[in-house]
Amino acid sequence: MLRLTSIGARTSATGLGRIPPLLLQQLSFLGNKKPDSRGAARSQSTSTQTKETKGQASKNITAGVIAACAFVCVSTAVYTGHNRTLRLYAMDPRSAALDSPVRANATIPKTVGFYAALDGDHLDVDKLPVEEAVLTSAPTVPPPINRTYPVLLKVPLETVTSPKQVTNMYKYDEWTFNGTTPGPFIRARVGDVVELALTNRDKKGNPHNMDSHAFTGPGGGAAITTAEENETRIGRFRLLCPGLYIYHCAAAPVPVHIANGMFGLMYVEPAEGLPPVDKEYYVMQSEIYHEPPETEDDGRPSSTVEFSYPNALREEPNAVVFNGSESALTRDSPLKASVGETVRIFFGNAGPNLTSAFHVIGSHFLNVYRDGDVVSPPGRNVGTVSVPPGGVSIVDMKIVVPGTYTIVDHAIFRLDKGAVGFLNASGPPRPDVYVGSQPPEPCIGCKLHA
Ligand SMILES: [Cu+2]
Repeated sequence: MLRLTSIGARTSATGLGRIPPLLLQQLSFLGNKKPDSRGAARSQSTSTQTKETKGQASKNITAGVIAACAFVCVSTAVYTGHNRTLRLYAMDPRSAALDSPVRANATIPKTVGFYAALDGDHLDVDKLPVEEAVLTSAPTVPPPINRTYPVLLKVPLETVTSPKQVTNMYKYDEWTFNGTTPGPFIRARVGDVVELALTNRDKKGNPHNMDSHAFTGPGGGAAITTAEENETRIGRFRLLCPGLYIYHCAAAPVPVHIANGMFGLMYVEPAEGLPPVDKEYYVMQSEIYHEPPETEDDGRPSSTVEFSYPNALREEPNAVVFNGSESALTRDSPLKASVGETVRIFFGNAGPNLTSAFHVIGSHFLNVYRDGDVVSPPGRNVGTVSVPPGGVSIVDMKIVVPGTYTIVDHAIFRLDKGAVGFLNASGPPRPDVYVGSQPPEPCIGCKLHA
């Protein structure tokens, strides 16, 4: 197999690669539309010679065709064998299981089996043990789930509007779940049944609901949770797929409800959980679209701005922020860790329009559960991960060197729109890993290296 792979690699690398000399001769002949000059002279001398030449040419053509067919067949076999070798290597669970507890413990058949079990399985939800969900505001994440059985998980949410300082200059009246943007982090376990009780406390009269990408069924729950003002709607949703998912309001007009701040993350833990880490954080990116401030009676511009539909339609945000505001992860609440600790970030991108190039300057994502997929093997040692609107990613880092690590969307002009956060790491220096001849100097006016 190794020998085949080796030959195949050379063949594919050079196009035609190692072609036998005889075959090259035959291929060369096939490629010539005219015989060479000596052949041309002979072909014009006598008819007998012409016939002989034609006969020889016919033999050469036949031999060439046979040789070419043989070459194509052998090359195809070698190439197929080479590719198959690579695929088998990539799919061999032993190769990934060596350093991936997730790969070793969480397999695709288990997930599929859980889905298949639904065919004859009508769970009596009322007989499940009942738990109240632990709900946390960003950047805090509820503690890991240690139980090994499903529960009826009660999740009470209220929709309220809340004025907030979203940028260094302006306040904005956010539409929220439980008063925060992003909304609460909801942590459950695969197989749990979420009992969502959505109460609409929005005094402006807008209906609200929840579309959770973790729910299975039309609208992701939106149609049965739409609550009018002062109304409570209750829905039950069995969590069939482990993973990290975004939830958002999907009342019309949906883009406006999302742009105004109605989104959050729901983490459906796999039955075996993920490998434990020392710190877990909740970070969401979103865009803010607003009109210019109106002029107050005293002639000054208002400190509060209103939503701008035209800006949103043009996909030209005034601000791009983490956890709802420009200062959420800088002045107000930078993430913290110590040297030697492992840090996991549950990252979501609410959009509503832009894809995030999520990156933490000076660190690596040692594990990346791309798109919130906790079943497949994670990516390794990734620098930047792409997260679309409505998408998520789970990234793991290990803090080796103390200092400030800057969280950015690497579409880097967005740092001037607010897409900056900090992870402050304390602990002893590691000159064997990171050292300079002079002490570090922060650059003046730089938003990246605080
Ligand atoms: Cu809404």
